This record gives sequence, structure tokens and C-alpha cells, in this order.
Amino acid sequence: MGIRIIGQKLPDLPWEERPGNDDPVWRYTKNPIITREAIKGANSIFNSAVVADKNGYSGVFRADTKELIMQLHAGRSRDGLSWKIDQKRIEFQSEEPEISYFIYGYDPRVVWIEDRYYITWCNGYYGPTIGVGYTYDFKNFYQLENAFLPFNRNGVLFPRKINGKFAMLSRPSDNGHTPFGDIFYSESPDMIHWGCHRHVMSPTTGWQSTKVGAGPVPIETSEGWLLIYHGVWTSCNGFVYSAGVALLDLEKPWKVIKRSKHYILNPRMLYENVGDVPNVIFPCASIQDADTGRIAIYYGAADTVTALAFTTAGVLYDFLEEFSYR
Ligand code: BMA
Repeated sequence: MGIRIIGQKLPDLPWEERPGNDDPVWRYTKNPIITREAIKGANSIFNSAVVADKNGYSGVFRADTKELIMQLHAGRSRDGLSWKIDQKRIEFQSEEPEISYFIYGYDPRVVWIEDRYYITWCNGYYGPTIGVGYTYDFKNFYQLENAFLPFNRNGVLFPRKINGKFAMLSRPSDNGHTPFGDIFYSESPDMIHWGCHRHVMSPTTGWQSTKVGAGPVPIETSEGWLLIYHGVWTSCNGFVYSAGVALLDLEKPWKVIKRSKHYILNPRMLYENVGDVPNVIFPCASIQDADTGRIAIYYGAADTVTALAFTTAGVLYDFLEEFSYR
């Protein structure tokens, strides 16, 4: 019967048919969908996260100011394509001022788990670590403890508890541009204390030879968790960020069933090659329809704009059959 997405039906998600080539992921023809003009005083809006909700779609957007402070803003959309983004940054509330004291926040991920939307992001606390917060309405935001000690980036929650625990992927890093990085899995009984850390995957060769990091929230399927991730290689011109896909075991997600040898998307459009940081595609979110297997991927391009691409669970699964390490 093939691979099936387990989850929400979303018949109206943004969509364009696959063009006449065999690329596993195809870009929206009207990319980029969000540029700096969406927020007054923004330098760039990229690496952002969206979810489907009762009014259409909501999201948390990374917007760097013209002072180049990295901030998070909430936004809403009826169709997932045209976005209204709050002009003021999100101010997380917390009873613990040590936690909500704002330095910077970037690269958000958003996921519905049980009764609310959780947000994870790269939070400045004596260097980058994983901030965790939640909202019910994308208006009021509450901040929990940082998940890990600094330095860490790319904290990505699974959309449900696994073996009774919240589960998160992350990538321990350094305080700079980090020329290394593996993906690890951690679990928590309460969204505050994280432990039982397991290694998931390391860099390998070529486009993913320098570091790897989880991208969008993993997609639950009949065959395992579909994880879209970013892989980095160090060219003579600096880091190049591409995307790949892996299939993780449903009950033990640190076990990699398959992992793409070839990238599924790499920077080759002008808006991906030219910007504040050239040659970057950085997926942070996907929305998908359980009925058709369609997936819309939101990604940052060249650390400047937000773009959209499409695939299906079936296309990614066939790609993994053909171009996988195992
Ligand atoms: C990473 C993060 C991302 C960024 C990428 C490329 O370390 O800062 O936000 O997209 O570098 O610059």
C-alpha cells in the first residue's frame, strides 16, 4: 500500500503539482513568499515555522532587525501563502526573570502536542541553547526552562509523546559558526528535565560532511518518522546548507532506518544563492495532508527570505529506496 502519513487531514494546504522532472522536492513557482517588507524595520525574515490551526495557519517567524538582533514574531495566514506578521516581537512571559530575559531568539519550530502549541528555538542564554515555550492562541506566549545547557541549536520536538515521554532532537554546538554537529535524541517527562540522550546521526560525506541538524518537526508515517534535516558542507567559499531526508524508527527514533545519500533540495535559485548568507536553504517547518500524502515545506533562503517547496511522503519514500545509505 505504500507509505501513509499518520495525522491531520489538510485538504487545502498550499500545493503545486510536481513539474516534469524527477526532483524529489519542487519549489513554489512564486517564491519567495515572505520578504523583509512584512515587518517594518526588518532586515530579513527567514528560517520560520508554521502550523495549521482553526483559522487557517499560524506561525512563528525569525526576523532580524536592522540592528541585526535576531527576534521571533507571531503571524497568521488564511492560505499558508500570504502572511500577516505582528510588527512587535513575541515577548514570552515567565515567572522566572532569569528565563524570560531576552538576548536573542532564532530558528523557531512550532508543534501541537496534546493541548497546546509548543515552540522551540535557539535562545540566547550565555550563548545559544534551546528555548522552550508554548501558546494557545499565538497572542500570549509562555516560556519554560531552557532544555539544555549552552551550546545547542536546532531543538525540534516530536509531535507526540514517545513511550510516555516528550521527545526532542537537538544538535550540541559551540558558540560560533560550529564546524561540526551531530543530531541527538532526548526525552523528558515534563518538558523541563531532559535526559536519556541518544545519538541519532553524524555528518557523512559531500553535502552533509560538516554538520547535520533536524529541520521541521518529524512527520509520523506508517513506515517511521520522516525527518527532513539540513546538511552542511564546507566549500572553498564557506558553508553550503542543503536538505536531506531520513526515516527514523517509530518507537526508538534514534535508530535510523534509512537516510538519503543525495540531497533532496540544495541552494540553486538566485534567492537561495544570494542574500545575507549565500547558499543556504534551511527548512524549519512542514504541513501535510494525511489523505494525499502532500507535504509543504517552509524554508529560509540565504538567511534573507522565506520560501516554500512541495513533495509527498510517497516521493520521499521512493527517493529513500533509491538513494539511501541503507
Ligand atoms: C546557522 C544558523 C541559521 C542560519 C545558518 C546559515 O548556524 O544561524 O540560522 O541559517 O547558520 O547562516
